[in-house]
Amino acid sequence: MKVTALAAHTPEAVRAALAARGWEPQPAWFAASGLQFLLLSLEEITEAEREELVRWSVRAGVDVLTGDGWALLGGVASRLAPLARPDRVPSGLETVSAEIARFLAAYAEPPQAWVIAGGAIPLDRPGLIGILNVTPDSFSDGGRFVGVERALAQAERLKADGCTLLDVGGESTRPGAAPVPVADELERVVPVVEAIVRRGLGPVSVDTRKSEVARAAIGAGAAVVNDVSAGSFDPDLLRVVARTGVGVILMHMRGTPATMDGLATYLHVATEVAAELRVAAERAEAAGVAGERIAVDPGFGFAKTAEQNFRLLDELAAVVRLGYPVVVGPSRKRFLGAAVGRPVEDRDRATAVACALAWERGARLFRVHDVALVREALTVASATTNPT
Ligand code: HH2
Repeated sequence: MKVTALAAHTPEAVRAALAARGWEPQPAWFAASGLQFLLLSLEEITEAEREELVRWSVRAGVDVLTGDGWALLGGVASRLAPLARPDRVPSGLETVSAEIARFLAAYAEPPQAWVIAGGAIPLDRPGLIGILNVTPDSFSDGGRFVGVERALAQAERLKADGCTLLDVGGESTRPGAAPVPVADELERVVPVVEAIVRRGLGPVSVDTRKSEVARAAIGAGAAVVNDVSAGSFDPDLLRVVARTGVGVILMHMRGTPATMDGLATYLHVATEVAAELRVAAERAEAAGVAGERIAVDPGFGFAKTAEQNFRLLDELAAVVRLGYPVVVGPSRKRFLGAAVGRPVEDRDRATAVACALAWERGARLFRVHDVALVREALTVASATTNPT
């Protein structure tokens, strides 16, 4: 007799074990996905739902921990699946069932591509978003790329390093940053977007919270709007995104860059960030933005302490399971500096490690300053999770 432990964090181990025993790829993959352990947190459930859930879980062989108004369910996907089926769900659990069905669909069929204006970005390999701040005061590169010529030269470099999307920003969002008047932001951003697109270095995203800037940048050829306020700063922004058919990144934060540091109060940061991003994505869809054009971002460094950023990085699955492509932007941020004791200009290695961990947990798009270094780290990370 021989007993060997298999890796449980990925279906790959079961798939490989079945393939070695002659199973065809498709059934082996289904069986392996069904054996994957999933953990769900249910909140705001009624007492009747809670009681029914406990009865169902005991029958189904699913573990359940509950308290007043909440339940944690843990079990392999194939045991949880009947709860998501309308014909199998016990009466009284219909609302719970619909929520679980949504979660299981995101697990079973994660998005394959992110649709942006004029094309789609595939998600089977890491997508690099190169940061191009045309601001005088950004926290790591303020003042370096102001003006069309310097911005273009940096865009050429980022493109040569392998970035998929160039993110042009004209307003720093570092903690305590002063807001920039619309006219100044337009003047900084629009000529740069136009020049990049004209030189064939696109696609370009515009990092802005303002609908006027988004509209003008899209007019100049931007294919994505990256909004750190997830549509809450300027309600017109989502309507502009919907009307023009560009992609959108909805990033999590609380308050504004001026107030966010005082709002880092969470009982469980990953579930709260995921829930708040879900509300933002629903608001975007209600404004007419197609789901396939939405990407979400946990907003590292925005209204989060160093410790909360690391918890969020570890528990990124809560955001990934919303079912939208996930962007992360840890590049050179304070929480990495706090961990490694390095100044802002020496945090690219720490950034690369954070991105590799985020890839492993399901992020697919990475907004970074040093595209070449992070791309190399992600090539290694993705080689372990994309067996060929
Ligand atoms: N971080 C910054 C700005 N925009 N967008 C997304 N989607 N995700 C992020 O994490 C994110 C972002 C802040 O970083 P940076 O642009 O380097 O600095 P500044 O805001 O000072 O210009």
